[in-house]
Order: sequence, then C-alpha cells, then structure tokens
Amino acid sequence: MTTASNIKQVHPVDVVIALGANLGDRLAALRGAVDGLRATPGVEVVAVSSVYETEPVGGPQQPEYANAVVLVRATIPVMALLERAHAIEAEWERVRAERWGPRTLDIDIIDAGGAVSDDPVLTLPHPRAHERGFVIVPWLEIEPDATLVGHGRIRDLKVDTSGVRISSDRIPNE
Ligand code: A4P
Ligand code: MG
Repeated sequence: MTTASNIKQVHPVDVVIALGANLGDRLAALRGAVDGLRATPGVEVVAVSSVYETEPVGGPQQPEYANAVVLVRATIPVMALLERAHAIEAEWERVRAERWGPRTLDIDIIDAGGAVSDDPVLTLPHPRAHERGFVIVPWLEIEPDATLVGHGRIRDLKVDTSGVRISSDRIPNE
C-alpha cells in the first residue's frame, strides 16, 4: 500500500482542493473554508473558482450543493493539509452522520502534485473526482490545462455536467 505519510514531495506542491456545502449558510461556509486555508502557515491560496449550484450526486435525498475549487501552493506535508481541512470542517460544525449525506462543509483534496496514494485516510488523487462535474467544471475554470494523474487532461474527461450551473456568488481571493 502507498501510505499518505510516505508521500515524498519536493516542496512547494500545488494542491487542488474541492469545497462543498448543502446545509446552512453555504456561501459563508465556502468563504470560511478559503479564509481558513489562507490563514494556514505554509499554505498560499493561488486561485479560487466561482461558486457553482450543483445537483446532489449519490447519498440520500438532500438539498442542492454550492461547490467550488481552490488551488493552493503548500510547503506543509499534504497530510498536515488534510488535518487542517478537517479542523476547518469542524469549525463549521460538520457532523459525519452518513456517507455522502448532507453537510455544512466538505473539504476534499483532489490532487497534490500528482502524488498517488491508496491510503484510506488520504487517497490520491481523489478516487471519484474524475467522474464528478461538480469538481471538474470549477477546476477547469481556474486551471484549463490541468491533468489528473491516471486520467489525462481534465478538459478531455467525459463528465456529466448537466447538474452543474455557475452562480453569481463569489468567494473573495485576497
Ligand atoms: N479521505 C480519503 N481521501 C481523501 C481525500 N483525498 N480528501 C478520507 C479528503 N478526505 C479523504 O470523508 C471520509 C474520509 O475520507 C475522511 O476520514 C478522510 O480522511 P468525509 O468527508 O468524512 O466523508 P464524505 O465526504 O461523505 O465521503 P467522501 O468519500 O469524501 O464523499 P465524496 O465522494 O466527497 O462525496 N454532490 C454534489 N453535487 N456536490 C458535492 O460536493 N459531495 C458528496 C460527497 C456527495 N455528493 C455531492 C457532493
Ligand atoms: Mg469529504
């Protein structure tokens, strides 16, 4: 097994992070997540996508999501970034009740400099990212030439984007 703690990377590493929320004040949660990342020592927020209104994929019947993708440059290990992501989720009173269920804030690490890990604590790249319009569409907006390790250029992926609509909401990047 390739464990996440064994990932050897030459820092800094470009990390793609997906944000999602479908309970409470969704926009405040997405903005809070970016603020939390920006306040993390060793993390520089490089780009933030628009906010997208997306139909829920999987799980129980649940409200629409607000999704966005953030590109950061990190000089901390990716495991430390995941721990930080969990702490930010906890600040937003994220409750883990059921898999794929509704949540105030979800922060997923999609790609970390092309690293590959099958560690269940941190699987890289995110195993479902390549088939999810709510990840690929916002990512394409901020990084049109991006590749996803094992899947090639993200613009060439065959992804169902029918439930993904750009909104006029913005997350400040400053
Ligand atoms: N984990 C492993 N790899 C990663 C990674 N690359 N990034 C572990 C983040 N976490 C990772 O996550 C469960 C465990 O996965 C954690 O302990 C972490 O260490 P979780 O956030 O508690 O649970 P989850 O989010 O319900 O599970 P999962 O598998 O991350 O769900 P998905 O696949 O992210 O799906 N529909 C729309 N429209 N928009 C959404 O944002 N999100 C989901 C969640 C379902 N449907 C959605 C959306
Ligand atoms: Mg998650």
